[in-house]
Amino acid sequence: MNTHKYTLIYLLLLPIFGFCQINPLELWYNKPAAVWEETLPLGNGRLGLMPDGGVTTEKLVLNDITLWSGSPQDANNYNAYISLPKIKELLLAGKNAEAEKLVNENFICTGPGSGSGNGANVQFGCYQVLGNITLNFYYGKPAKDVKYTNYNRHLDLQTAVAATRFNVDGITYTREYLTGFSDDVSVIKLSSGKKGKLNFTIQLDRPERFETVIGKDNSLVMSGQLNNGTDGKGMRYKTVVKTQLKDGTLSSANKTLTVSNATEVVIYISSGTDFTDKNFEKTVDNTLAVALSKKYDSQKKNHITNYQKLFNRVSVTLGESIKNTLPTNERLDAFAKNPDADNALSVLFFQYGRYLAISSTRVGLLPPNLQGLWAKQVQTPWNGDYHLDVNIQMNLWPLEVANLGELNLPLKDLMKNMVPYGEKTSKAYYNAEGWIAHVITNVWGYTEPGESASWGSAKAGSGWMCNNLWQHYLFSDDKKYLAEIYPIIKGSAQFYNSMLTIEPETGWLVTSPSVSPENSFYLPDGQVSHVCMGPTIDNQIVRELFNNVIAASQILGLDAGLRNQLQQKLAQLPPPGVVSPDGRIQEWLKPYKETEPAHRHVSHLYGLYPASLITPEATPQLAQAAKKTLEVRGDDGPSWSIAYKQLFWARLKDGERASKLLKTILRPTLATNINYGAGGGVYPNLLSAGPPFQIDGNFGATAGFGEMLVQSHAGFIELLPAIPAAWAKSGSVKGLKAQGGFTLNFDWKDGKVAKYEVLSASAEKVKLKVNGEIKDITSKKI
Ligand code: FUC
Repeated sequence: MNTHKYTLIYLLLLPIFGFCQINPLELWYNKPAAVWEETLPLGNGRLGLMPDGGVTTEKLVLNDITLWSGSPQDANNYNAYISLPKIKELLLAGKNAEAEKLVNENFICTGPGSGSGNGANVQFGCYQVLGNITLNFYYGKPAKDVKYTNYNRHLDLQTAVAATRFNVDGITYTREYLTGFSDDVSVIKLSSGKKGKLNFTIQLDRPERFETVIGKDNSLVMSGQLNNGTDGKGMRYKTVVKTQLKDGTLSSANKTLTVSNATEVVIYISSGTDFTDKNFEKTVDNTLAVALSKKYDSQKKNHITNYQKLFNRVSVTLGESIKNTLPTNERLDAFAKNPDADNALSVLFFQYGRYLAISSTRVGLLPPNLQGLWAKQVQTPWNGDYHLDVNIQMNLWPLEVANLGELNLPLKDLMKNMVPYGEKTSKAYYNAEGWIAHVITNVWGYTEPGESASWGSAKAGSGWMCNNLWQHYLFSDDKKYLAEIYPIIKGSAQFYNSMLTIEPETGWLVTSPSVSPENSFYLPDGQVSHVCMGPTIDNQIVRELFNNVIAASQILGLDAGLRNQLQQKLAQLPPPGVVSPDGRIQEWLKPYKETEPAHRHVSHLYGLYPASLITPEATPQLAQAAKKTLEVRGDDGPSWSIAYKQLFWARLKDGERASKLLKTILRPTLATNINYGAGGGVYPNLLSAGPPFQIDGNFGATAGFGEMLVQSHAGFIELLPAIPAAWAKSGSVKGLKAQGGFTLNFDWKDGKVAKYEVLSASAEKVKLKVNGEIKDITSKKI
């Protein structure tokens, strides 16, 4: 009903205010969120805020990216290496099931590891919700009798401000929410259209381990300490809520603040943990005092200016018609029926991915975790941790192409901290040099294998993260940064260099034991096994990493000895892909029959994306085999898996298929039960669903969208490498990035690039593929 009303108003106003478009970069709704998956995520890279826009009760979920239970630990089995020769021998003899038994006995972590994904109270710990703010409103009658009209709730991606607006008894109430990019606090501004009509209470709590008290000057102070998994005395946190009123009064009792007869109220939330700041309690108070000393309007202006420094670097249009006339949840339903009528939703989803990246991480802090920054539980799914067998990597994949490269730096910091732990793990399990991390990590430097061979003994984690570090170098060309990451990537290469083992049938150097992430296969005798030698992903990662370390050592003029060694080993590595008798890229060294042909992980195409070992130009046969691999895997899965397939098809230059996968992610869902199979999609708030909510689908699809418009991994920049017919008619790109530090502006008509500009810090020669032709051009100095 309301939808039609808004559409009608818009259509009526359009001739009068022809310039006044409904904001194309806005998520909007005509009712309050009924479930968390409908609430709107705000974040400033540290603090998160998710308001539900409730009329009589509004609940806002609070987050702090550093809030983790658990603590640093040593879960290495220092005797593991003793069983290594036996495990390798069994694998060489084809006795994988027996090898797997030994891995399960000796080659896992000591203790509970991740706690089977429920690690809140063990040392691994988990990322946790910070708390909830509850606002209970009084409109002069019982809540059940309150009727509201003209309801609108939205999130503006251009300003990083969300708002709620509605009428009760002829009075307009508005609320604005932001997580400050200028002052490091969360802010809620409430106004009533008539003097003195705001009456509500404020409460602050969390599900456990908290104490809320009334602080000085009628503030609410919540503090507590999480479980470290040993003596219970883990991370400490403190959150302070303070209000500023126009008109009316503020009182406090029973851990509750009461606002009476106000016209305007600004609520400030300042929060911190002792993760990196031992003086965090003082910092929380000081940050709050600074915020309180400023006017809301100038604060909001500074917030927008700072946010836009990142967000405004890129704009994209796909065709002329900008439609945002349906509430986002209804728009998703309409898109599912007729996706090609709404290209602008794909643009919105891409810009939302950029928004989510800017909101969930910042330079100097942590990378986005499995839920980015937004979590409503104490025990988050899979501990809300960093999974190293695709998830953390995917979270960072859009950053370079989408012109947010500096947001890659927190990964480097996380890895720097992991290295000393990973060196112990390398010694304990492999008696090897360098460092290794397996499948999961946390903010405490966890690098040990997981607690089960089926997934926990993958070798690719640390090597795969090195790809992300390297991408930032390729796109930034920043030698200082290269020198900083060099010890990390070198240490990772040293690990593989010293543990690779000869597979006698082929003579290839391979990892052993390992797994292809989370997948299993049938042995010739029908037994099922995960554990193997040299899964394809390991072979590709080792090849790529060795190449990168060789290049880095050359550029930096370091380690000639190691460089030579790696160069020699490169010649003994398996090729980037082995084609199976049925024409696919083999996932394992042998053409085993897989137990789950449509398994969600497609790790053996790592060489196609994010690496560039397989390209249609340089390795056409492998590219063909990759297509066959993807056909057999199918197009479904949790949303991260669908997004990965979107990326693969974009690299294979199949715009229609990439677009089909993007459309599949945009399937509306409200499912929240843990899913490993088909069924990914997005919630009404456009956050991606595994299910449950997992942000990698958003970030993967954002990277995929970029990869459909621009590619630069194969020795040249290509404009429009993989767009579907529905996007071909016309469009424009401003500000996407290519390797080498180039910025790209271009537009197209009827599938042909009509105008382009390649910009860089200094004029440089570069190869550009445009309208099917590779040209040598000189970039324009910015
Ligand atoms: C990997 C995936 C799962 C899930 C989890 C967080 O284990 O296989 O689907 O995404 O990470």
